[in-house]
Amino acid sequence: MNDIQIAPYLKWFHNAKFGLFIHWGIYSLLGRDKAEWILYTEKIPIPEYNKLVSQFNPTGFDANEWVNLSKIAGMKYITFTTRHCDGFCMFDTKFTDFNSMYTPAKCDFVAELVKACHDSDIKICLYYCLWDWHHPDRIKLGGPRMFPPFKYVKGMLRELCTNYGKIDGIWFDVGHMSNAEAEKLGWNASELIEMIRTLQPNIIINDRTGLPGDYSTPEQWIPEAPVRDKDGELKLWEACMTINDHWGYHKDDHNHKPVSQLIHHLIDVVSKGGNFLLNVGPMPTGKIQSEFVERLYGIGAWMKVNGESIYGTTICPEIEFPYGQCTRKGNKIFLHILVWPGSGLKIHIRNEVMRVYLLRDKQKINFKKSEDILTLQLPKLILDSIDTVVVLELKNLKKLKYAN
Ligand code: JFZ
Repeated sequence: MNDIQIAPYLKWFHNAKFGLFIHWGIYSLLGRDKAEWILYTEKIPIPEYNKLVSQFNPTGFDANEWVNLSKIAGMKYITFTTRHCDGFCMFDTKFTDFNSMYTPAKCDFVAELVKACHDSDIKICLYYCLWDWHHPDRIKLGGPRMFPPFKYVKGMLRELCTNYGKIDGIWFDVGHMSNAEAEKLGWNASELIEMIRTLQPNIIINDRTGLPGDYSTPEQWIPEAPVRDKDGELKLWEACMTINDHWGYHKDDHNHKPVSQLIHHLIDVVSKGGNFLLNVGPMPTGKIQSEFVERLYGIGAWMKVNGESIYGTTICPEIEFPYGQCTRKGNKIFLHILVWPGSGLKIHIRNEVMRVYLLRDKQKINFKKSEDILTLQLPKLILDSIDTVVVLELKNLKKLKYAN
């Protein structure tokens, strides 16, 4: 069987499937090309960039509003940028004054968001960038690869894993380095991870410290097939993606993916055993722009009807299904029909099929089974232009093997 073997602390993540990535910082005030990378890409002088701190006063920020929006979208967790590569900390830290308590808002945004998540049963993962383009003692390894002192990073991660109650994940960014570089930096990723797991025993950690981590993180792309290790064992993974072309807020980036495309990405990712982390970059007011809100509502409407075919499912490679993708949960196989096959749909499957029905309204679908060929009698006209989900309820999962 193609069921992934995962440790108990990872089960919530594997079942959740869908999360909200939030990239927000003082760079949102500039709202232009490269967004969160702007300090580096525009080589802004540090004293110039520091002026943004006194301008950052997001009076429209409401953590509960963000959390409610994630729930409306059908998301189960939020990953928030506590500190991006510009080094600005969206939380109260004793390691630098370059933090949100020194803005007119005088707000620990991490504390606000963590509390809102705890109050709403939404898991919270904290993004932490291991590069730093601002720290006075940063070591420059070439290009954007600048690292602050290891003890600075370790101290902040201790704060993030100590001061806010339960934290469900740490999403490291850009920590990859050679052993020689690590030695030169006095860098020890294993030491960081050991401290984090001691402070937060059930936390999940991604693969961007340079060590394997609990899951891999394809960024802006979806693997062709389920992710497996060298022994062929299925591995956890999470594809992160933007709605337009920017992680941080860009007021003139109108290249927004339509709802249908975002839902197809979600189905594609989940059918291959992954999670989908969809990003928003809030405006400097703290509000999320309407184009993003509309899309999250649209995905949520689809998830309200079809969520059973996503949450808690696993892959189903035994079924060859050229009209879309398959997911499976227990003895139910969910056929996501993205290309309408016309009235008759044939599927190779050995197992005894008990029932076939439309997920959205449980409408019975007539079928015939002769040996390994299941023929479904579908309506001639497509039922759902985005994705019609048909459920095959099997008698059992024995021999769930593709006939040929
Ligand atoms: C990283 C960030 O740089 C980006 O801003 C965003 O947070 C994304 C989710 O993660 O993406 C990268 C990481 C490394 C490189 C480029 C983009 N790199 O090494 O050139």
